[in-house]
Amino acid sequence: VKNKNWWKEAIVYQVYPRSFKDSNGDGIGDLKGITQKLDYIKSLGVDIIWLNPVFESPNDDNGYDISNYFDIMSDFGTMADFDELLLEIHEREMKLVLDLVVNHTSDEHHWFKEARKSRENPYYDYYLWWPAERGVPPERKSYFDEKGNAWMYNETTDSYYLHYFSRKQPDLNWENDDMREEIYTMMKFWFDKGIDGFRMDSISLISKDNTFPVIDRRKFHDIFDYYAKGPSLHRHLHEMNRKVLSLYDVMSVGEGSAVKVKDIGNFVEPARQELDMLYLFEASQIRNECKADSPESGIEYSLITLKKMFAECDKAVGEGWPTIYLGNHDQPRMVTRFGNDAPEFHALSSKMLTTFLLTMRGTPYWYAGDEIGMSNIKFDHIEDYNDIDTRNHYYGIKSTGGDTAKYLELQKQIARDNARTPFQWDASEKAGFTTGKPWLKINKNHLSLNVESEEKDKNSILSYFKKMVLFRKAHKCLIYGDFRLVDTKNERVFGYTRISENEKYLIALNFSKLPATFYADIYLNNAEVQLFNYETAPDVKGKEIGLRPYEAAIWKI
Ligand code: TEU
Ligand code: CA
Repeated sequence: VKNKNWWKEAIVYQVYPRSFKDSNGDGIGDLKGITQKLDYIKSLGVDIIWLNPVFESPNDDNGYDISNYFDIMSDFGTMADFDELLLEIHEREMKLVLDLVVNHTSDEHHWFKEARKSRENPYYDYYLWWPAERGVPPERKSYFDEKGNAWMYNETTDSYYLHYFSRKQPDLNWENDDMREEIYTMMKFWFDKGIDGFRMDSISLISKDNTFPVIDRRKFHDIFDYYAKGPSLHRHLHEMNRKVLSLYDVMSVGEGSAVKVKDIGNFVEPARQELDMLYLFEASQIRNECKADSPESGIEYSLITLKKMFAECDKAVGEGWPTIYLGNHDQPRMVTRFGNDAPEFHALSSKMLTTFLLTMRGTPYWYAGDEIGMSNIKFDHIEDYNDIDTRNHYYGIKSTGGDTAKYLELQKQIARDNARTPFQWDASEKAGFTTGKPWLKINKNHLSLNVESEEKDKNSILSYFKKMVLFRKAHKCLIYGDFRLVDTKNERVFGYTRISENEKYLIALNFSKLPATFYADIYLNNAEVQLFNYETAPDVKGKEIGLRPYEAAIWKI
């Protein structure tokens, strides 16, 4: 069945359902709301819609804690609403990808409700336990828990269950054959309904060594690196591919939590028959951890390291296929993080980043709202946050007498809720998102950054995005052509060529708030500038290109 590579030429548009469009005034985005806005999504020129989890959930982690895989979260609507949405997406010749969350379930899933009753319960073995008679369980950390401990004591079974995420997200035992079969049946249920693929949450973490050895912290400085090294990980992914994915014309993209660049090929090399694509957290880590090459440039991270990382990922996929993204529901807004959201640079740097995402080799994963330039909301108070990640860490710091003010300041840059504020449809009080009280505050910049006004302005961030999408689609070279860095050592400019048999493009992007000079490896006298984000094209002298702050341009050579 699987013969097409439609997902290679596609642009994925990620919708966070809670924040996209509220159809009934309860302040929460929903499926009917998304259906109402499909013409907008279609107008962008994107091909695939990826929805964050829409399944029944008590929402401890906004849907990433599923209590029933076969039904829709009541906040979001009904199965009938889902069927309608899927139909309407297909009518518009787009595709739908859902989130598959199978590293863990909710503690309110009936499997876990049974499991925790007794050690003899058939579902006990669907989860991972440490019997209390063996003493204190070996160190395992949790991403979300305020105490940082991934073990939670359960009285009735006198044992601890493992939860890499919150206490309400117990990890599944992938060594249990029945459990795996139930997951595969569930996947088929959705594929048989006609969905076009899955984005697989935390998929790199599903395999554990169930003997729970003490982790050698000299080898795994960051304990989370150990989590992506489960002994049966690739066996499970291969089995899932053979038993489910290969039977349908669908795409799969894994979230590669803690996966290292050199290991990508092990997931996506076609010969291995595991996943089609995988995305890593490298870019966001570089942004958080690397000192700038030239701090005065306004780039707060090493652009050289970022460039190398993208080049390495491009190679590491081997015969597989890369993914390209700069933001999602777990990351702050891309313009704040990788560009500059100060008024004078907001639009320019948004457009520059758009140029980047849509001229790279690989499938771009576009996060809804970036096309209108949505930026971090930068909350001042912990009460404004909804996210369990931010709140639990805050209260953890508070309980140990840590510096909560410093923590809050940092969250303005990195907190996940920055990317989860309601979508900005228009300049009205509730931004056209809801008629009620929005579940999360709306960014005040919706007065100028919104769909309605940007659709009317041919120079808007939105208009530039649409133009770039058309440009990518019109030139296969931008999808399949070889990727090569140019002027690699340039601290301010990300430059590269895309080369196919009969086409060649040069792309130069100034990531800095200062002017920069880019050294192309070829004379550009006969090159034809194709697209740029200022009113005029950049200044070219022989092999040198002078770039204004956040200037972006594409040449055909
Ligand atoms: O994220 C997995 C993950 O590895 C987390 O570390 C993630 O980076 C987190 O946002 C840290 O702040 C996935 C989902 O994308 C995320 O939204 C979920 O909360 C998480 O799994 C649990 O399902
Ligand atoms: Ca609603």
